[in-house]
Amino acid sequence: MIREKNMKVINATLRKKTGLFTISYHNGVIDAIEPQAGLLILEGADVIDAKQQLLMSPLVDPHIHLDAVLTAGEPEWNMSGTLFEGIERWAQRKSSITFEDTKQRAKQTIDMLVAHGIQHVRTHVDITDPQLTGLQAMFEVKNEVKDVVNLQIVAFPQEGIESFKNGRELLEKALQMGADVVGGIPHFEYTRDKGVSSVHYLMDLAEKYNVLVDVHCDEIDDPNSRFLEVLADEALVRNMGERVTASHTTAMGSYDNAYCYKLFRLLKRSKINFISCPTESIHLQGRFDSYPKRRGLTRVAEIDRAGMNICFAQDSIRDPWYPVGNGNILRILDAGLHICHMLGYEDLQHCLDLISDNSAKTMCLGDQYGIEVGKPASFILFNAKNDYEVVANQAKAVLSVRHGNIIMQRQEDQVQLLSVNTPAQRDVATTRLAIGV
Ligand code: 17E
Ligand code: FE2
Repeated sequence: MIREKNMKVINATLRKKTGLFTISYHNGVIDAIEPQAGLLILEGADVIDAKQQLLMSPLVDPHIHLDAVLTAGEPEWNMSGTLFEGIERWAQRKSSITFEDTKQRAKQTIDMLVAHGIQHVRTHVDITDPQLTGLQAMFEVKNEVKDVVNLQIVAFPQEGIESFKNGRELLEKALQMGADVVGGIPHFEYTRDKGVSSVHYLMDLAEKYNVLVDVHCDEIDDPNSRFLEVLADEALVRNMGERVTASHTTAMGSYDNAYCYKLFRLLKRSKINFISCPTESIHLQGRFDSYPKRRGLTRVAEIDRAGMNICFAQDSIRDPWYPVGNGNILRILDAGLHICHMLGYEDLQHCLDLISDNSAKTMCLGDQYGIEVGKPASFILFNAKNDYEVVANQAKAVLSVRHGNIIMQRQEDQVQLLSVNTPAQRDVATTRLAIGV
């Protein structure tokens, strides 16, 4: 890892601002952000030339299951593609996980995330395991990767709080051991009453242990799965909304408009956050439909337009629920914008919010996040100039700096078009490719 003293990035484009900027930092903290009159030409070991490309806060993945990654097909593939078969296949694999195997897969995946400019990650870890092996492994991983990624750990009761033997005790134990966030899965509990009581119980634990809340909530196409209203009401009554997240809420894609209209009033007042995992949900949901076939996502655009906080996440990489994925959260953004009808002009102007600022708010990162004087010198550079270009060009993060240290550099693809005739034509064609046209 490269250590820094006084450093600056010149010729940087910043989101939602015009002109070019110089960002100076030392000892891992930003100490100046200055507008430039024009392009600067400077060289030296203490200078990074952004070449007019976009400099922004690191990307965030606020919802992934690092204990289950890279286990697809072990010991059997999820043949139906449903959430429920995924849970069964995972239960099979879970019986053979070890401390070392969990650590190795989680760390390998974190490398994939870091390679795509992610520096903040919230991982769920299944605690419906009497030995809590995955959780113990993840605590070690968190410590070992802390120079490259800030990892929040959710105690996630995959097989239920009320419907799994000693579910309540295991969840509390996980929090006593140091989990940062308490989770839940009310739509999977055996009865509606158990779903409701599981939400009350996990909210009690959140207050008792002063932890954040992130519930897998209504991840099903059943329009009668209505635990979101219970979670939002609990958050409102306890005045905890900004610390509470509802993940998935895919049933909302099946709610009727009259109910949703009423529900949105509560959701807004509660101030809770939302996470949608668009690639995961388009894959797992709609599985009991023939045609017409539901998309199985929550109402992302509507939640966003109502002024509530919503972000996107990967959820899985090559696990019993989802067989592909490579750590590139821009793939998720691209898919999400398509699936949610969010490729309109307005949405494209600020779509990176869905994988950066909004996600940071969900994770309650506060002063740890943002390009501002006094905040950590943690940022990424893209090979594009703005949100629209990042999506349109399928751009990638080419540099990632964390607390002043360069933790990732990517060489841009070199493509030559050999079908064109003269060297001059080749130059033109290659340049056009490089800028993505
Ligand atoms: N567990 C769950 O309940 N839902 C998911 N989408 C994943 C794990 C990935
Ligand atoms: Fe999940």
